[in-house]
Amino acid sequence: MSTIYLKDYTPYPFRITKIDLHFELEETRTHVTARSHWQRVAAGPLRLDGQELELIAIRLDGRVLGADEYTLDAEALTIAQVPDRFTLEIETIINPAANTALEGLYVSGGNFCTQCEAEGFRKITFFPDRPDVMTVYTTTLVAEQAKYPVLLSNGNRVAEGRRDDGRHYATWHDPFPKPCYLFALVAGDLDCVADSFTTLSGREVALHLYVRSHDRDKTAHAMASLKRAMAWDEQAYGREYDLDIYMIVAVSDFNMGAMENKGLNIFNSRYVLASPDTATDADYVAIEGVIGHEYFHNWSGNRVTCRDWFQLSLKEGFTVLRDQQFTAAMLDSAVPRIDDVRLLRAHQFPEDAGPLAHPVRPQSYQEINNFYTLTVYEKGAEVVRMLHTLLGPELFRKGTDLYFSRHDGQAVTTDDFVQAMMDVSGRDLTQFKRWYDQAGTPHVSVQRSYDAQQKTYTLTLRQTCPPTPGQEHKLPFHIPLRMALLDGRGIPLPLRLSDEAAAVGGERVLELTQEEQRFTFVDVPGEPVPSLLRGFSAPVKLALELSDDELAFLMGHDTDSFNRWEAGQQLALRVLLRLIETQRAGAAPVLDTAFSAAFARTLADTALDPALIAEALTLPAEEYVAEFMAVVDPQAIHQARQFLRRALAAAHRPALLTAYQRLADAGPYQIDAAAMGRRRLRNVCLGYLVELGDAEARGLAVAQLQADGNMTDVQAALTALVHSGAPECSEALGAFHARWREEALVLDKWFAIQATAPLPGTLAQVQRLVASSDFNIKNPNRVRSLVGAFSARNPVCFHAADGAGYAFLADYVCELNALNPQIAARLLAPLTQWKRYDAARQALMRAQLQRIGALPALSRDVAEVVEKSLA
Ligand code: B3K
Ligand code: ZN
Repeated sequence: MSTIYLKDYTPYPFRITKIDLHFELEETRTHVTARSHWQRVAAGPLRLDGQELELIAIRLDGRVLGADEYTLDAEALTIAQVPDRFTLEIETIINPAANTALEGLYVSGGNFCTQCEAEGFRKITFFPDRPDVMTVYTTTLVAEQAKYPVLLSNGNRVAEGRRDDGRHYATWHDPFPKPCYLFALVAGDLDCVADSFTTLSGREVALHLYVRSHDRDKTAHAMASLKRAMAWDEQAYGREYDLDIYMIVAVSDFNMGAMENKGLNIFNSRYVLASPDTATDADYVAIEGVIGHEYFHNWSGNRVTCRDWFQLSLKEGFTVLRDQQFTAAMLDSAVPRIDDVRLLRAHQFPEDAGPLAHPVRPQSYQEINNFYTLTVYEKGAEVVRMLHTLLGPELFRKGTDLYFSRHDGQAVTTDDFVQAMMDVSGRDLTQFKRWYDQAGTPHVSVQRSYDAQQKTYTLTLRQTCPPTPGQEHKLPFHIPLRMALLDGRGIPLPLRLSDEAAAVGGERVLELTQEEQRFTFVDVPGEPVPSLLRGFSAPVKLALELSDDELAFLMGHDTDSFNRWEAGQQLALRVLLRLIETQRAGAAPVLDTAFSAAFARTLADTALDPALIAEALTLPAEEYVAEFMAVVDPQAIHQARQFLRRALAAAHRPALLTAYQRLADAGPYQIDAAAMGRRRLRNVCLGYLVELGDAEARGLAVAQLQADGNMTDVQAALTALVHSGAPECSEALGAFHARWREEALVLDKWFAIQATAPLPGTLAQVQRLVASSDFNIKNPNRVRSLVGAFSARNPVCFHAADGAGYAFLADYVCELNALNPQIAARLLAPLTQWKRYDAARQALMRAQLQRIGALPALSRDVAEVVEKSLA
């Protein structure tokens, strides 16, 4: 298996001034003609990437090349001798209908569409498929008019017409030079929902959303989200849209969430379509986030792109931060930040501690598709967020302005991004850049001491970072630690360090740059309670020994909403870990009274935002608890969490019931932050109540289900019944299926609810479901909702001691290895974590990895994951 290294980067020896692409679209035989204009900029042969292409002809300056004038293998076409300037015309034939990998040109639901990032363009034509080769595209699509009335590509439509053989054509021109990964085309029978947006400078932009006609009534939220994203990017980052038209197409077979192709985004339909009866509040928020994310890429990714794929986080980390800021601004709440951190800690931290750990800017890869990871995306966003924290909002904005203007139209590196931040701030961020190059989650431990006589308070911070593959020893990181010291009433004290003349506010950012560093605050009247790492100001594990009482105090008083939530989570975590110990010792578990009292106070706090109460009442995820066990015991974690949920429900039944009833929607259904927060809290209460299993509690869920209101409430009620194994669940599932069997996205929920039920019969049920006619292994959403949900979101069942869960996952990885390697490699992730489990599970997991590794035609995607996880 060949490995690509960052250190081997060399610029491409040619420049392409423009390319004309011509597609004669046929499902099984699409004829592609690519005519391009070339200039040499350095010595070397002309090497073009190409895979699974049937080569028809190559013409150089109009002359057909003979077979002895080029070499062709499974990966590339090489022409040894070319002049310094020339035109090249290449004709190829491809088979979109047979393309189950969904990379390149493929057919979804009878329509043609493309996915080129990272390296799909080489499955369309021979071309230097790398992001630093940018050119201007003119694309003509020709297809049967009756079947494919809509013909789209990047940029503006410059010509269209009919031919007399029942086919028609459209030509699109994109004036912005772009890398081929941003190329896109769509041909199909789609409805267009049109709107427009007037930019800050007064230009009118047409907004077109293309969906199946059946889905026309589910586009309003996506369109409104797009307009909000366009306005927000103007105001927050000074970024205006640049073409006259912005198009989004929804397709149902898609490997990821969406794709930011220039002027023609292609979306997984689950991030476009929403109506109150089919989509949950979480779906609404995710749609707005993804629409924003792809839109923001127009600047962070498209106008300024990546030099090579090692720089992926340049566009992804930054754009994730941008979408996080957008969501936080739209909802105006701390909840999105809490959700970001939950995701990071439950999934990115384990990735960063496992065999596939890699830096935000990796040094090498075998298959780039394996590097669209939580580390590159979410940790990458944390890294840019830390720059924001260190520089402050004004300088950060100056930095992004400089970055965009300096590099507009270029393909650059993460170093260029940080350089812009250095140039506007005059700060040396050399050490900070280690965040891009060193993998692993740093640990920061804190010692505190108060000197009552001197009135000084000292924090001693120590950082370490565990070894990761290929990186035994780490150098200290530059860690911004946002903090405050709270007095007995919870009010932040003025903060003055011993070497400072005056106090600097009640909150400040300490910069930890050494392995160990001491910060002494003076004039501290009494021993404070520290509130550290506010807003989760760095992606680290913080070890600070607070007493249960201090945690309870912060839970009720911290002025930082995030830390207030965090204190509750730490307390809950402690309680859960103690319960696990109790179980181990064979003793009967008991409900921790202090925690129970804190739970009651939070539930009764009517001054607090219901959304934050809901977050506070939600116990840490089983995956996060696992982070604190030397050997992960999924059964013990589940039992402890389940015990705690039931005990809390039993202890606070009346209060939960009162809250549930009080929060019932009085007025019409709304999708604003306040209404979503109320639904969230109400459904958290319902979840606790149904856990008790009594007829009255189950009756609430059944009634909520039968009221058949919005999908948030329906899904919550169905989940509560199914996950608690209530006797009503099979009837409820049947009714849901009957009602929604024609709505793929809703049916995905039906599958996922069953696949995530933490019950003994779940695997057998999942096996029945994969055998049913509703299952389709070629549809990634369906695979994720069943196989993915079971193996990544149901730890207690997936890790069943007999290894049946592992074998089940491996069966599907093997099957998907041939059909869709990207999805296969992604599904595999839970097995790669084998080292965290006991010896028996380790052996079972390894056996499945070995079985997959022994497949005869192993894809590069799967091979890399298996090889690295067994290393
Ligand atoms: N840039 C795409 C991801 C492409 C993944 C290719 N395997 C979506 C996004 O991050 O916006
Ligand atoms: Zn992205």
